Amino acid sequence: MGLTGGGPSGSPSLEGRAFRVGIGGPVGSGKTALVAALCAELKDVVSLGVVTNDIYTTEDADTLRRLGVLDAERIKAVRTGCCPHTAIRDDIGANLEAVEELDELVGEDGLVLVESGGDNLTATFSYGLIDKQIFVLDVAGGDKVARKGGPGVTRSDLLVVNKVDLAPMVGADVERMLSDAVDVREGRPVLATTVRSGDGVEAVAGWVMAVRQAARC
Ligand SMILES: Nc1nc2c(ncn2[C@@H]2O[C@H](COP(=O)(O)OP(=O)(O)O)[C@@H](O)[C@H]2O)c(=O)[nH]1
Ligand SMILES: [Mg+2]
Repeated sequence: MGLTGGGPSGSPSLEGRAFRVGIGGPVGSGKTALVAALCAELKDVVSLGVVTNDIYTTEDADTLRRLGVLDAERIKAVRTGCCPHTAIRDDIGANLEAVEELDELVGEDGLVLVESGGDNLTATFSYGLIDKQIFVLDVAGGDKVARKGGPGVTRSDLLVVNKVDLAPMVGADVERMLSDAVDVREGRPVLATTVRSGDGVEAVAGWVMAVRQAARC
């Protein structure tokens, strides 16, 4: 598949393949939990596949298979063996192979979620791999994190601020965190979630379906 023409954000043409959404963010922010929740929310609406990235293991794919969020063959693990951002931004071959294999199963009207390995605030996906990207921060990392910026926080297509339930435990000011995020993102969307209880997941799923629909028009 060529890397030019047609897709949103300069991604490859959508013809003959599923829409792809990357999910990145620091270790433990809730990426796998969000992937599981999105699968539960969307699996009756759209044909789904998932690619996970871990450095040394297939832990996240194993977790998703154990939870039974999708049929096991719809969940593929990439073992990066290197920094997570390398495999999603600089040397995307293994991930491209995984998403292209899933296209066969998921179909061209489908949706593939690609979870990055947990990384730092500089990690973003190549638009040669995905069409839109979500960056997940969590409140437990401190309300300063949104202010600290970095390309995932400022330029991802959607910023999710997760674990709102933990704010009182860690003394984080969620309202401040959200308004800092809105400021640094110059109008790009921000959603607050507590994936653990399902709060906000419907809004994230709605965003995913809306950007997929817009890209297909
Ligand atoms: N309290 C709370 N815990 C959460 C929430 N979302 C995820 N977690 C927990 O945070 C931990 C890390 O989540 P995980 O999805 O594995 O993070 P990842 O490393 O970004 O994929 C797990 O123990 C999750 O159960 C949330 O909204 N609230
Ligand atoms: Mg994970």
